[in-house]
Amino acid sequence: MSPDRYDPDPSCGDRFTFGLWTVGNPGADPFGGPVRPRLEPEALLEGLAAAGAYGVNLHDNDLIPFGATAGERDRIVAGFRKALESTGLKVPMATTNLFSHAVFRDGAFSSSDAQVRAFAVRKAMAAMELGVELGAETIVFWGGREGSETDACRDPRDAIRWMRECFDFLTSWVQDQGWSLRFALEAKPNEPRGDIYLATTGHMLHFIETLEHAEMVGVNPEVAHENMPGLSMVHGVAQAMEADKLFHIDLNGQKIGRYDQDLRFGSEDLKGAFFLVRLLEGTGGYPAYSGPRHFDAHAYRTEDVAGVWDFAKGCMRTYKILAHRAKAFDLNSEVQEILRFNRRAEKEVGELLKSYSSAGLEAIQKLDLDPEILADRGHRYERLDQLAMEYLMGLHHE
Ligand code: GCO
Ligand code: MN
Ligand code: MN
Repeated sequence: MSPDRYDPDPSCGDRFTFGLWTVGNPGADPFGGPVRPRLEPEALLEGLAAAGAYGVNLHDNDLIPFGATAGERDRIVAGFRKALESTGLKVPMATTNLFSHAVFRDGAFSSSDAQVRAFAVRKAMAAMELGVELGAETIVFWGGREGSETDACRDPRDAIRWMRECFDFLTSWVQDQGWSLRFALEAKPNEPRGDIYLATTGHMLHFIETLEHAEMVGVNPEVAHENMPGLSMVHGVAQAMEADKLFHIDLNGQKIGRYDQDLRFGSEDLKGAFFLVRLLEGTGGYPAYSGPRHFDAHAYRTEDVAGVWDFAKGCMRTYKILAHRAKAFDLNSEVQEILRFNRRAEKEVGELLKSYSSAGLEAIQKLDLDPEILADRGHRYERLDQLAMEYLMGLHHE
């Protein structure tokens, strides 16, 4: 395929990132082992740079094996930094693996064993030191083991309180270091635990408001995690944006109701992906999301290494194509007309609802609001949605 304007190019402002664990995924699943060689981090960086990515994100143990000595760690980090320099890739986000080792089998920050919680906090601090060394500004927390199979094990209120204590401890520690890091908490309803605490972005947004340094903490919503239980990623992300809490994002594809598939972005629910990109790019109004567009997905198990790079390019191209289509959709005069048609009485009536006052109350009571008249017309969303679909299907190019 010859290059076109949908190919990613960081020198033109594209900021796409992938996890080391995503393009490095060797294709193992619960029913079978790896099908691809495990590429070294340096080889992954070269592949990502060639594919047009802006940066790479990592778990501590994607780079440094669990239990490595300080000397080993420093040697590995030095090699990785060299590869970053030669490829020009950035590391905007770092995260901590608080799920693979058996010590976390019953949770990390929510473990009933305070020693495990302390170990998890210590591991997270070391991962943040690594992140800072590599230039990361955002630290993602995905509590894969923070949950239960049987609620006989603990009162979930204890779990939530212990998680709060750990986050409060860590944000205070970050402030003590004088760093300006931000935390992005990632929700998931289940898998690997039967049920994971703080199951959705909405649960997370409330939890964050109970934290000591809530201003440092936002969310990292993931398409798959919102779609697994059939929720709307667009609504979750919009709520986060409205609260200035969208600190990071995990883009991928997912069929509703399945295990976490981590498919190539846009390869499922293309319409959901279109409205998500429209929201992130701000083509329908409001400023665009300013952070990197991160993909937390991996290639099909059918693929060899070449297929991994097809996968990575596909994620970025789909995003750019959708961004282009969304922009064109929002410039369409019929689209604008339908939106205007439905958005009525903003000034005269909307203003009265903005805040309560006795004068406002009186004015509201006096309004001539006849429900029969207000109900007496359709909203033209069939036409609006068909237009969205036609843009999505490639009609009306510009
Ligand atoms: C998953 C999660 C993870 C996290 C990652 C970053 O379902 O496995 O999405 O991939 O995003 O651990 O913290
Ligand atoms: Mn996931
Ligand atoms: Mn994720």
